[in-house]
Amino acid sequence: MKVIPTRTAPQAPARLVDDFTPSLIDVGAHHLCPGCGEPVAMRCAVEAVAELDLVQRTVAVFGIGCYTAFSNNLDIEVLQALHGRAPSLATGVKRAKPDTIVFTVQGDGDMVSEGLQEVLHTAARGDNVTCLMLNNGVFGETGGHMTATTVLGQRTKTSLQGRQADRHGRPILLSSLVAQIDGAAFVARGAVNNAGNVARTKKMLLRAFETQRDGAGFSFVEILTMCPTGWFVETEEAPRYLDDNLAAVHAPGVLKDVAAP
Ligand SMILES: Cc1ncc(C[n+]2csc(CCOP(=O)(O)OP(=O)(O)O)c2C)c(N)n1
Ligand code: SF4
Ligand SMILES: [Mg+2]
Repeated sequence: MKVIPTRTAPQAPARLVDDFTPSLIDVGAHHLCPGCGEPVAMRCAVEAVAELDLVQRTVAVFGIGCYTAFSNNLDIEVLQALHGRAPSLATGVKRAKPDTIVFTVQGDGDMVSEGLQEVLHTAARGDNVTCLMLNNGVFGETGGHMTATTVLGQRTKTSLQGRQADRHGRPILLSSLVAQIDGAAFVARGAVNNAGNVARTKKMLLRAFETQRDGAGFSFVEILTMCPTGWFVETEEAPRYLDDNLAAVHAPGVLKDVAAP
């Protein structure tokens, strides 16, 4: 078997065999790290919007994190919120223009550490918007610090010996919390660390946008994403690290679907 060395530059440069960039990502290049899960999650989200034929009605509201780079790449309307405040901005857009499909894109740092009340109140009001949380268990953009979703034992820049319950508190399992709120109609947690999980996450996103389109209430999808840079692990180790650490605590699955056929 021919083994391709990956520690030195290839002799022949990479060649684009086919362009799989979805139509709504109009600038394919981005500066996120190799092996980052956030571009995969973004791709699933915009593909779901396109497949449901909602493009012309859709507005995305971005929080602040590495994913914010995609606000420049998408061929849909995008608003930028202050840290943690995207659900309120989404609520405002929806109430001003009820025919609009509105979704937020936030990280665990933005949504759970910096703006937790926002998503809880939006769910409690039953606002007919969709909130997405890209959960990598760290403040990725600012260097891999602990967030409110970091799992016990996880090594971060601010918990070098691993997160300890007595010193740092315990992780907040946000999907489980949101699912308990009556106004939440659809709640799911997906992951993008292997092909099966990507396919399941895409189905969750389709269901969330259908829930909003049909006026059934608040929808929420948490997506576990790889952050090899912030986790200080090799890029190829990140998918397994996600399974062994994040997904072992933040278990993927559909938690609630009140409008299920
Ligand atoms: C009010 C405010 N505080 C702090 C920051 C710095 N900051 C920018 S991105 C970020 C981390 C975001 O983490 P997360 O939402 O988890 O996204 P990730 O980078 O992990 O994708 C922080 C703290 C900021 N921009 N504004
Ligand atoms: S720091 Fe983490 S979340 Fe940010 S681009 Fe790199 S891998 Fe992705
Ligand atoms: Mg994060």
